[in-house]
Amino acid sequence: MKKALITGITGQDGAYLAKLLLGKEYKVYGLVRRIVNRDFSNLVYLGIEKDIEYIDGDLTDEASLIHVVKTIRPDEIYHLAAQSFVGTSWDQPIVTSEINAIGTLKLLDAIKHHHPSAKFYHAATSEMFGNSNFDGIQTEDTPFHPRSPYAISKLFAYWMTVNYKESFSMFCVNGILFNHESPIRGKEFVSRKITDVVARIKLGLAKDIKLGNLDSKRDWGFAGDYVEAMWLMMQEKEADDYIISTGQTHSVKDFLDIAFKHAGIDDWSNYVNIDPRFKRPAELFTLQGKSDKAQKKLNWKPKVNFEELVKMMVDADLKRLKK
Ligand code: NAP
Ligand code: G4F
Repeated sequence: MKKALITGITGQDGAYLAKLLLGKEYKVYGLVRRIVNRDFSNLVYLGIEKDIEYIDGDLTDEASLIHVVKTIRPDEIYHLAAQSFVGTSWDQPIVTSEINAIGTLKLLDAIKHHHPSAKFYHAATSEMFGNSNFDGIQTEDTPFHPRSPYAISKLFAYWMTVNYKESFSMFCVNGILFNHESPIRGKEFVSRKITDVVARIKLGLAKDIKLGNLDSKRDWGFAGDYVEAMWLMMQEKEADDYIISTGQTHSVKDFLDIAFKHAGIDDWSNYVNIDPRFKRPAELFTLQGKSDKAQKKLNWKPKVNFEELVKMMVDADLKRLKK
């Protein structure tokens, strides 16, 4: 039986990936940090919270990472843990860097010294591109120009992942994933913030929603599809980096339009207020990724389209709130 270690098991992707790996008969270990109220609700939502072996550790604590790697000796390590919210990264740039950049380096170094044959996946991001794009679409060759402390921390971790592969012949891959969402997406992200409030408005539990830049465009896909790509990358003979995206881009306004209409509310503009607090010091205007390399080499493609994704999320929030 193959052993997989997932950092970030309690997050959106950690939960979907754990479900996928359990279905493939892996023994799944999840790294969990010590916080007052541990939240396993994503794993509960997917019905797998009892099928995982949890192990204590924190990305900022090197000794705990060494202990985890030495004790489990996993075949595959999916490193998903991060301070993942771009907005917070301007308010907490140091903790963001300590977790995302230095934390990744600590984990890579623990693997190098204690279990170098493990395959390593790093959760890189389209945020690393910033606003640079050729012909309006980002590829693996598009230059990076990170525009937030989050993106900069991820770019450091991206290059460390490449460097450990090139320097120590370790199997290290970067998945450069564009935005992906689901019914268990954190409520601070714009997609889930919208679907949660749409459901509340529909049920008479809220009156309006405060948002920032409605003209931002993102390449939004479904998390369940994207974790499959992570696994496929780790099954390759040679470690390589891949963009994972749908190739389509939509604005926050498009998201609002579908979400409100799906709940039977025609004009979203009656419910949306612009609040400067939700605008970013430096914005990424449009993200749109070309995942041709992954489609060709990994035989991966997204199954859920944008409209289906938005409707799935609204339906899930309506169901949850009705309960
Ligand atoms: P998420 O829901 O925010 O989950 C983040 C996870 O990291 C949580 O399990 C959290 O644990 C854990 N974590 C945070 N700090 C930690 C620390 N110091 N030590 C150990 N664990 C820690 O994120 P996600 O959406 O699943 O994304 C997964 C990864 O992909 C992240 O690295 C993110 O930056 C990256 N990414 C995401 C997207 C996207 O659109 N979702 C796109 C590109 C890249 P707690 O429960 O203890 O907080
Ligand atoms: O949903 P968001 O917060 O996601 P963002 O910043 O694109 O980051 C997500 O995707 C990245 C991949 O590209 C990941 F690396 C990262 O970890 C995270 O998962 O914001 C999307 C867009 C932004 O342009 C933002 O300015 O929506 C805009 N927006 C407008 N009003 C808002 C709001 N975003 C949030 N969170 N809240 C608002 O009220």
